[in-house]
Amino acid sequence: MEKILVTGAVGQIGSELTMALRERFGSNNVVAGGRKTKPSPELRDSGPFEIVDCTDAAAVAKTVEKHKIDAIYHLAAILSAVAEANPQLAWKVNIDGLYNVLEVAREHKCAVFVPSSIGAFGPSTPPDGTPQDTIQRPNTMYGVTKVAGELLCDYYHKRFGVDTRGVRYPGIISNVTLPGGGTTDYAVEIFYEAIKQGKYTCCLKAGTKLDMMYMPDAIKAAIDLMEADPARLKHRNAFNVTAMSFDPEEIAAEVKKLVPNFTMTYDVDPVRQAIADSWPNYMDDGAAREEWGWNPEYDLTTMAKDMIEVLSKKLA
Ligand code: AKB
Repeated sequence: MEKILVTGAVGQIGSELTMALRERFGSNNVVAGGRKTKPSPELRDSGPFEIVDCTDAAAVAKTVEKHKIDAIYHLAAILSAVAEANPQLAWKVNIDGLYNVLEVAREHKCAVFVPSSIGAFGPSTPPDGTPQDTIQRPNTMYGVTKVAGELLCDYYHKRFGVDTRGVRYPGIISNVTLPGGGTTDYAVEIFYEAIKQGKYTCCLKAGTKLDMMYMPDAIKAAIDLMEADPARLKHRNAFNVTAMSFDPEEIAAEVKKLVPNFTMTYDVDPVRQAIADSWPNYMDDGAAREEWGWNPEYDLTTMAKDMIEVLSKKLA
């Protein structure tokens, strides 16, 4: 049975992906790797947990050797808004950390899943129906690290034969672990605040359209791509994947259908707004659909309904 390491396992995507992989491959075959944040009891008690800081190459190598790892899902990363506040840290984690993981993967013949992001695009990218292969000149440190990461993964596949694969995630909406410092976090916070307060102050302007996806689809994307027939993959890394595109007004209207007293006001954060303005309105994910059968399940309506149902119980 394949042995898997998830880095960033305590984060928004990592915490749910680790549990999904444990379900699929057996709890003892999936090692959750976290830096220092305390794992949830569920994550800690359902399988192996290791402290792994991806900026420490020796620690990554030690964990891979100890557990005889075959595949790494490398989710440890700094998100866009935090990256703008601390670009040096973003470079260290997103680039040095990725390099360490790729080097260990090369030496130990591991497959590697690396998420890129809509942040890999910039203001000169065509914003509507953004093609798979297009102009990428991001003007944020997050974007710089994401484009460099995409290229590094392509290089390690071509030059060393490492089985690297990855997607460009949009904003991910989820109800288990909160996102930590992204531009799209508002689309998660709105649900928590709608249930807790019946109101929300949005940090992005009305009209700011962005690609989004519900967590079950984000997990499906990672696992389906890693299991895809390599002979069908013309691309390997950085597949555009999306499930829905909306602006703050549209998601607020959907929330209001489920929480009738809900109201939203705006207090625009210029840093997050500038980042969002440089990202696509919606991507074309045709290559992912054609090369490995990408087909998301949730749209805005079904995602919002599920979020409100789950969070109403969780926050009761
Ligand atoms: C962020 O907002 O930084 C992330 C992303 C879209 O990559 N959620």
